[in-house]
Amino acid sequence: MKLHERIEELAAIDSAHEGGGLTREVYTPEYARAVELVGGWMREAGLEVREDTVGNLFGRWPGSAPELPRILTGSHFDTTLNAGKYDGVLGVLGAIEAVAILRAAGFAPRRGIELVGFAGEEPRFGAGCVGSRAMVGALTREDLDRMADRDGVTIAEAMRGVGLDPDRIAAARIDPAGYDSLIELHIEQGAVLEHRGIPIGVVEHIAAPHDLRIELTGKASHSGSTPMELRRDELTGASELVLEVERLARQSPSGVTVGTVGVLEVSPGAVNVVPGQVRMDIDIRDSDLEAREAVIDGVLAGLDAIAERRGLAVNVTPITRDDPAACDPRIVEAVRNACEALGTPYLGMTSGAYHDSMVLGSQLPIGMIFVPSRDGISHHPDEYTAPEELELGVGVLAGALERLAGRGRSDRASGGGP
Ligand code: HGY
Ligand code: MN
Ligand code: MN
Repeated sequence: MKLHERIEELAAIDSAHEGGGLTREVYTPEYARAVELVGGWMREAGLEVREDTVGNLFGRWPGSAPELPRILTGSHFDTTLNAGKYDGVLGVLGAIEAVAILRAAGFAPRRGIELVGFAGEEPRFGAGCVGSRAMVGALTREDLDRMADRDGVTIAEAMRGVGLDPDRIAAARIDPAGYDSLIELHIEQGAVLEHRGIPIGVVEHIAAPHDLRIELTGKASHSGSTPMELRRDELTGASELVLEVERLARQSPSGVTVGTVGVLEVSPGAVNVVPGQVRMDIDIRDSDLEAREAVIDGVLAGLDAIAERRGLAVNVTPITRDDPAACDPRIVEAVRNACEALGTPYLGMTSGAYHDSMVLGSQLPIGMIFVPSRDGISHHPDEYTAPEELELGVGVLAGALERLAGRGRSDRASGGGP
């Protein structure tokens, strides 16, 4: 199995962002090198490789019934900042491995199987899933000029930087009738499987984010000569809101809503100046839409009360607002059957992280397979899954693909197949 050495080889393609972990953001020279490398591995596996107009990478294994909708399987291989080496990568390299396993067993698919490396799953530009949103028509040409990263680089500018033409985004849209389903292998990024001692997660729901950018503007002033009662200090106002996000998430009706303030920028950022402006990005997630929106409403009401009391000006900009996704019973059943055929225990679960499957789930039946993350760590250099757990996940994916694609005619003629 070439999976482990390839994970290491891909992990070496890193933009060495300060902080010590692995960073390979979409539409960077490093990411372009990764596309070349993964495309070569897809070709080695005998797949027909192409890249669409927004940088999604595809590798097709034609089926014996080309008129039937294909099975899509894959994930992403861009990373967030200071990340680990398994998030997304397992779903792409594991799918290549699963194809090799099936071919070696003499299996030939009836439905075609199409591998995909989705571009931009991580939120470099605020919202994630850039490539999959383009595939379902949920990203406009205007969005590519509007959405920008922490340095102000827009998606369109970043795309041009790696030779892609943002004006051709519409060509990336898929015809959902051409696909039977999407199945994605991924690390859990949480500690439930490890805690329960169960090696495979069968995902039933995917929680979705509602993210906001909040700018609080008051009055920067001298930290020494401005009496406390005359201040309009943004950071103290923002700090109250950060704690309000935590309180509301903890008290959410669903009991599983999560709330995070992952970005907090203070300006001008001098020790002797009372902050004049704060920018904070808030991420609220749940698979229960009503509970999530109740928390969002509470956060916005809290923001108004704090701004009123402290005399602060407020600007709220939506970043993303996605719908939670339910996995399709037929795909879930194929994964469960693959687990039972391998004799491995499995656990039905909800994904707290979002994935491209969440986006494609608006148009296709989806399913996901999880393998454990040690100590639940992800989006961090210490992200780790043991080799045997990775291999078991690939085996379950191969079994699910075999069930979903069905056996091709040539396979019956040869009498081959596992
Ligand atoms: O943020 C997420 O859930 C995903 O890992 N990008
Ligand atoms: Mn991630
Ligand atoms: Mn991921």
